[in-house]
Amino acid sequence: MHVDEKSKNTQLAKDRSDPTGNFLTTDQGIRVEHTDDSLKIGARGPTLLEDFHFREKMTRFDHERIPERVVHARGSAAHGYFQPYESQAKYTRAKFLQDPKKKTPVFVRFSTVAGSRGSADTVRDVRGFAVKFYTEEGNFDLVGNNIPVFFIQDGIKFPDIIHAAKPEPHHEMPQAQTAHDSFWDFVSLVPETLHMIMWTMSDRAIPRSYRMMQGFGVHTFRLVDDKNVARFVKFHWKPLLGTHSLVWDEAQKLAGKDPDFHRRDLFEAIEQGHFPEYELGFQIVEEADAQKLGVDLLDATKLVPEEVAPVIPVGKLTLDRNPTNFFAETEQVAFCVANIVPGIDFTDDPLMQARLFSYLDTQLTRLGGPNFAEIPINRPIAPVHNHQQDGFGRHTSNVGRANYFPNSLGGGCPFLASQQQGGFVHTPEQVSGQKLRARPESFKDHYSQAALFFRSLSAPEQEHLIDACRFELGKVESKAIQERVLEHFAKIDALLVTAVAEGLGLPAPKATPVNPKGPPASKALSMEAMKLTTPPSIQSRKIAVLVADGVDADELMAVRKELEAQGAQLKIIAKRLGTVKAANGKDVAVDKSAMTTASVEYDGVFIPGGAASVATLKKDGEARHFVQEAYLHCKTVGVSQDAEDVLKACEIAPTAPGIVSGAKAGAGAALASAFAAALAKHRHWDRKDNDRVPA
Ligand code: HDE
Repeated sequence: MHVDEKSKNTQLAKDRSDPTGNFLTTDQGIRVEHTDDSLKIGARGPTLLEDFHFREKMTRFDHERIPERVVHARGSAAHGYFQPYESQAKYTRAKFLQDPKKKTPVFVRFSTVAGSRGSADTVRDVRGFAVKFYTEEGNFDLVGNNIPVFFIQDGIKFPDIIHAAKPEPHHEMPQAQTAHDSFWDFVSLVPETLHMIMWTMSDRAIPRSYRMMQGFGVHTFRLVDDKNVARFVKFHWKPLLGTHSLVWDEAQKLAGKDPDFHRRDLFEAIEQGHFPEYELGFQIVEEADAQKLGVDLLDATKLVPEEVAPVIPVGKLTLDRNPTNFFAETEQVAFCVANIVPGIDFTDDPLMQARLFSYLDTQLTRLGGPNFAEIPINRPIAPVHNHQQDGFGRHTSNVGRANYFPNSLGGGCPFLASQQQGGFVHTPEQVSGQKLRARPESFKDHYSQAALFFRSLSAPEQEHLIDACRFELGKVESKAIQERVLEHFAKIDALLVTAVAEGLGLPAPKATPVNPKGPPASKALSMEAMKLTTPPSIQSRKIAVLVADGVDADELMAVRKELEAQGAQLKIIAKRLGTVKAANGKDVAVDKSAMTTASVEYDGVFIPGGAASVATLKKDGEARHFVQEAYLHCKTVGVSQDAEDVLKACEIAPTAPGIVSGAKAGAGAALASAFAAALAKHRHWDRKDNDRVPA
């Protein structure tokens, strides 16, 4: 069957309802002539039960809400397509991975885990990265996260960790945070969580954008070729814009200033044609080599370092279309780890096996019965024929009387597919053993990869992680819990345990770190180290330009031209909306008033010259705060030569890292290029004095 990148959109189009040029009707298609008053006896009299339009309108409103997801309730999604670079036939027979010309439609939902549907985007949390591929062989869902490992090893503990992480049951606090006693109580008692804790306390848990974070399938899957040879695989997504984070102070402020920060960023980037792109990669391990790895591939709290098994680039995911309707698509989409196509298979990872049960099960409640695969966003493009029937909300009207297999009355249809005809054949596996509830010995080391992660980070990244632990544990009220966590940290790293203990005002237990078993450090774990291999780009980055009356508009235009040519977006910010009068007498349009925006919404700040504008800005507390806050968050700040006075008023040295001054860089395009080069570094962590600057 033919599937291209437009196939899903064409299918969805059949269910779209466009009111343009149409009459308002009831659900039964009856045209409505009045919808502002209910039907009454006299204008001040009683309302009539007969008012079918009122009753229908109110009933539908009363039933608009469905249960939110028990985890990953807050999310944002986009449509796009996946295209392999070349045939992957040597590893898998999955059809969507065979032809480099083939574009398979996808729907991707990003999410936080712990918060409610209305919680803020920038909280410290894991991010979901769930991809539904609508392939010609049926739907394949790769339901991953932005962190390559998980908190627990066996799915039976999932309700426990989620209960501990979510708001506490007696008072339903705190929202969307793990900085509370019950979460850390669980962590302190379950050391298998510690590797993932290192990741969630790192900057990975506060991404700059959904467009700038990695994705991981987490579990080990199998790829199966057409001769039924299976290999182990770990799936990776790498964002082409690089992997970048916020800083914690910024993330907290954003949660109030713009709780939709990531949702807005994704939506606006796609509307503006900055399509997010991610490269799919395979880490392949031959079954015969699995024992030599030093980690058990069935243990989802462990990763395979890229130095041990490199990530092979396989193809590219491009997100190029926003959903038409949030509820119909983003809210009703149902991902399921069990949705798999021939050529890909599961493993015995006990976390994965639990997920194979949980997703469809939870969706039966959330989506109101067993027919949710018929909701347009969930429907495969591949044809569906089987004997499943009835249930709430059934759409399909099955033809004929033979609703069982085998049958003769329906001519034996629908019939079975052999492997050659695309039938899914489970990979044969020899299994024997005793029936028991137990963990394998090979799952028992909980510290060495936590140490590998911590030691792979650059000094500023380690500092951020330590601060995050001081923050989270600092909010824990029980000293016993804090002490138990420190005992675990002592087994990870001496610097970690001493610095966190100091922050908590507790004695540090003696450090007895467990050394990593494989490489002592892995470059792929540090965002700073990765930056060295990602081509620098300022594509879609947001720059705040602070202006007042008297601004040098000619210079502003020259800088703007160059930065926009490199793909950045500039927003002109002034005290009030409307226009400011430039030094050359022209009006400059203002995009945002200082009152409605904040430095945390931008990647960098630029201050053009113009004596009167500079004189106003350096006296304006709001403008100074804007610049100082950006400095504190290690962002690039650029000033024209005659705007250096603003830096002085902000107590910022023009020679500090990431400060681009016209005095050195020149003017116009030269200044813009120097600013762009600094912005492409994302942040300047080497600013030693930034906490000296008030913000
Ligand atoms: Fe999930 N997870 N999970 N999870 N998960 C859900 O399914 C579950 C796990 C992930 O945007 C739920 O439809 C169990 C790992 C994402 O709609 C639920 C276990 C990973 C999403 C569920 C895990 C994930 C979910 C809630 C441990 C990364 C959001 C709503 C065995 C590989 C998908 C729903 C979306 C959602 C169960 C662990 C990723 C309850 C039992 C590991 C991205 O079924």
